[in-house]
Amino acid sequence: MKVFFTKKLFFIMLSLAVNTLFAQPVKPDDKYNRQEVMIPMRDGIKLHTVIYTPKNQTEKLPFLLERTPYGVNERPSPEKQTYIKDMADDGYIFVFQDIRGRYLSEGTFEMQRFNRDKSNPKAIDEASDTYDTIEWLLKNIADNNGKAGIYGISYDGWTAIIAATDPHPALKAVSEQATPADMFMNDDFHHNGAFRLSYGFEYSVLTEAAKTDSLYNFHEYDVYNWYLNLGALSNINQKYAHNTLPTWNNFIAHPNYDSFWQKQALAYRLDHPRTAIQHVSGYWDQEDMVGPQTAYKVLEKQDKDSQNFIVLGPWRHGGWAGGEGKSLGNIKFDDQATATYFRKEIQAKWFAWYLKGKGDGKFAEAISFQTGSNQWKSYSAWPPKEAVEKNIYFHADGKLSFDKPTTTETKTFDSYVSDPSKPVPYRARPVEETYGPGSRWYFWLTEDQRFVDNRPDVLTWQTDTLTEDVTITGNVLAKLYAATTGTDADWVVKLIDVYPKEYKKEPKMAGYELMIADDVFRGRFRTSFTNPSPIIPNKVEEYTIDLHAADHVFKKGHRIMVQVQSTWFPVIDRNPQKYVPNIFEAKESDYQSATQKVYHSVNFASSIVLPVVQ
Ligand code: PG9
Repeated sequence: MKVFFTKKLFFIMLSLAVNTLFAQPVKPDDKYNRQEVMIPMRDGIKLHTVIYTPKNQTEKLPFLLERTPYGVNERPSPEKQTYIKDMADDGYIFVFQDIRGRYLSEGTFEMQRFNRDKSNPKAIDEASDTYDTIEWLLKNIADNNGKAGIYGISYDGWTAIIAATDPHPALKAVSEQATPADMFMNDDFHHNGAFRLSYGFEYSVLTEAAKTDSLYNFHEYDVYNWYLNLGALSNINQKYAHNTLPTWNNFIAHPNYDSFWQKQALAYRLDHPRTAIQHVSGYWDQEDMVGPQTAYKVLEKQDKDSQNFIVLGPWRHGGWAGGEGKSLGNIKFDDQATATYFRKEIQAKWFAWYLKGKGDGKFAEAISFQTGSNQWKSYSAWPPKEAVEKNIYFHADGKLSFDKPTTTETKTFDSYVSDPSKPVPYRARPVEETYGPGSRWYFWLTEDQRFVDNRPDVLTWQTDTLTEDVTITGNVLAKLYAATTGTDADWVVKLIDVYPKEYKKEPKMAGYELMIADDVFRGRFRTSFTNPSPIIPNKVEEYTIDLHAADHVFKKGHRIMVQVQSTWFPVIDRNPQKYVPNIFEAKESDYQSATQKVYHSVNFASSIVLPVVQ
C-alpha cells in the first residue's frame, strides 16, 4: 500500500482560500523581469531563488524577500499576488526563495532549524542563509537602494523573524506574520504541553515525506474516525510512518519541555529589536495565534528605539493575505474590509517608510480590529494599560457572574465523566484532513459551539442577558479549581459570546455561540513543564490557563458563556487520564475514563480573568 502521496502546495493553497495569491499562471507580458538563480551559501549549498525586477524601473529600489518551505516556482508576478499587490504598486525588487532542502533548493530541510554555532564560519542557519542571500542580491542585482525587508506568514513568518535575530546590515524591516514562537507551549505542535495530534502528524508528512508538499492518504474523509481507530500514538510509527518522519520522532523523544523545545523557542532566540519589526496576529488563527503575541512581548521589553509593533485582526491563519476580510466563517464584520485595510494601510505603508522613506513614519504601537464593535483601534501599549482585570465566576446551576461565589451555595462543583474512547470532537464532524479537499480547518475557531451543547462531558456556565456592553481588551486567563479521579487530565476552557435568541440584524445567527478565547492545559504539567508529575486523585488543584489575547465587545443583549471539557479530538491527542511517563509510548490499556470536577465554592472559586475596559 502506498502510504504517502505527494501534491504540490499549489493545491493546498488553493483550498486554503489564500488562492488569490497563486491562482493565476505566470505570464510573459507582466511588469517584471523574472530570473531564477541558485544563490550560493557560505557552506557551498545553493538556494533556488526567483527574483522579480520591475521592467520600467525609474529609481533604485529596495528588496523584499520571502523565504519559504512551500515552493516558489508557481508564484505569479508580484502584482498578481493579492497579498503583496499594494507593495508591488509602490515598487520593490521581489525575491522568493526555497529554503534549504525544500523544492528546488539544495541541502537538508530541518524543521525550525536551531541557531548555528557562530564559532564555525561555515556553520549555517536560517539567519545566515538570509544574510548570504541579501549579500548576494546587493552585489548582483543592479539598481537596488541598498536596503532589504523580509515578510511572510507562518513558516515564512518564522524565517522572517529568525532573519532579524542576526540581520544583514541592509535588512531594515521585518514583518513576521503568524510566526510560531514556542512549539511546546502554543502554536502548531502543542498547547500547554497537550499534543496537537492531527496537525503534528499531518504537518510532519506535509514537509518531511518528500522535498515537495505531501498529503497523507487517509482513505477516510472523517479523520476523527481514523485517529480514534489508530489507538495508542505508537501505532503511527509501527503502522504508518516507520520512523521516517524526523519531526514525529522528535515529538516522541521530547514529551516534556526540555532543551529541544526551549532552544527552538523565540524567547530563547530573541533579545532586542535589531531592525524595525512588525508582528501580525489573527484572533482566530487556528495554527499560530500566540506566536506573534509572544514575539512582540519578548522584544518589547528591550525596545529602546521604538521599533517593535503589533497588529491584531479578526483573521484565521494568514487571513489577511487574500480576499477582503469582511467575514470569517459565519462571522461578519459590518462590511469592513479588514484584510484589504491591513495590506494597503498597514503593511504597505510600514515597508514604504522603513525601506523607501515614504510617508510620515507615524505608526501606532498596537493596531487592533476590535470584534463585536467591529472597529479598528490604536493603542499606545499592548495590552493597553487602561484594561482592568475582573473575574467572572462560575456558580451552581450553570450560572456565570461577576459576583464571587458564597459558602451558602448548595452545590460546590459540577462534574462529568471524560471517556477517552468517546472524545469530544474539536469541530463538528466530519473532521476533514487538515489541508484536504473541502477542509473546514480554516474556520473551526469561529464554529458555532452549540454542536457540543448537550454532551454530558461538556460543562457550561453562562451569564444572564447582558444589560450593557462588556468590552475586553488584552489577555484572558482561566483560573480553574478542578479535581479528577485519574492521575492525569486535560482541561479545555472556552470563553464564548452567545448571540441573542432573536437576532434581527442577522436572524440565522440567533443563539450562535462564538468562541472568543480558548485553550487546553495538560494537567501533568501544572507545576512544571519540564518535570511533569501525576495528579493526586480527587485533590482539588488550581490551574491557571492562558487563553491569550482578545479585543472584543460582548454586546448588550448577548450573554457570556464558559465551557469546560477534557477532550478536543483529534486536534489534541487523548490524555490517557492515567499518568504514564511518555504519552507517545502509552499502551491502549492505559487509556481510562475519569470523573472530573470543576469547583465554584468560596475557596475554590473558578473564574475567567477578563481584561475589562470601561
Ligand atoms: N503553521 C505552519 C507551520 C509553521 C512553522 C512550523 C510548522 C508549521 C505554516 O502554516 O507554515
